[in-house]
Amino acid sequence: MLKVGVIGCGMIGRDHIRRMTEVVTGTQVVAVSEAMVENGRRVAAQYGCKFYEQGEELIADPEVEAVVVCTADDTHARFVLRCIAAGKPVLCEKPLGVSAEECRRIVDAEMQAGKRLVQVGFMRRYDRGYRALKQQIEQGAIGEPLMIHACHRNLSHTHWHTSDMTIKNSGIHEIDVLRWLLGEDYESGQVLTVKQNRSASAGLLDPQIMLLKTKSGTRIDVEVNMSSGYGYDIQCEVVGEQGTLRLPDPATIVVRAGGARSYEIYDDWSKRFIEAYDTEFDEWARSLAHGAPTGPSAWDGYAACLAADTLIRAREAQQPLPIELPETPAFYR
Ligand code: ISE
Repeated sequence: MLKVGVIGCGMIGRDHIRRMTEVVTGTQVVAVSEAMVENGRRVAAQYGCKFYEQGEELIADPEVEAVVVCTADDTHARFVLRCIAAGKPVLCEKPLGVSAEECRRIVDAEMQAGKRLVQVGFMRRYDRGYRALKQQIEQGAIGEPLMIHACHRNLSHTHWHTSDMTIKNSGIHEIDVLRWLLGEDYESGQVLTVKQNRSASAGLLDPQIMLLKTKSGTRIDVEVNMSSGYGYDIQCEVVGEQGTLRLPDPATIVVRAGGARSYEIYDDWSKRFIEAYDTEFDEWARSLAHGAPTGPSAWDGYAACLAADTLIRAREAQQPLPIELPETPAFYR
């Protein structure tokens, strides 16, 4: 049984604590930490585990064998670096850091430690639909992929959401999963701002369209839309030389009633990707039992953040910019 400490008891943190307690068989949450002390104590009491005010104290607890980081984005790097220094495996929610430089520091620290410890919470890679798409691409079902049309729609956004978060906090899922799907790095990126949604907050660019080009020339367009007004909707179509592949909607019942045929569209990611999250944690625990994490690495977190940083600069420059990712070090190959 893997004894886990969770830093951050917000929505996603609580969901992972529940998951590791009730769904995944190989994990036990032994400690939690949360800056909002009352909330944290309540969660600790609910799950009968220890509570620490400081994430650093949780990492230092000898009973904690592995750590899950679910705090605000700008604190991720601090906790991940501390886990590496303590030699403890850590699953950090995305993004790995708030800049490519921060992520690079994590990569360097991990390589220096000489052991893979870090996994990034890019849960899309565990989604049944995306896995089936990857399998079909690798089997050559549609020939060489030429283009990908994707969209990432949130029902609505928080009042603190920013134009950069659209790319670095939401669009980063597509940046990662499409790089993984195609098995290649990006060459360049651009962002288009289109006719704006009047229900988005003042000053927020919404929607935005991310354009990416891979090293082999595959073209990708992703609509990232934070105010769809109807649900959380993720779509992806891969166009190849001999056919197309489409990401399936989540399996759900079709209702025929009232003269219509319909099925539910979820309102947030925790429902849309519930099975992917379960698989992610299950496989993480299993991989640690065999010595090291096998999921998205610190390098993947760095690659995604570097592409996101470049896209944000490209949006400001209103032109495509090169995405200059160094060659993958042997340590991560
Ligand atoms: C949110 O912060 C997430 O982490 C979700 O995974 C993402 O799909 C959503 O767009 C974000 O707002």
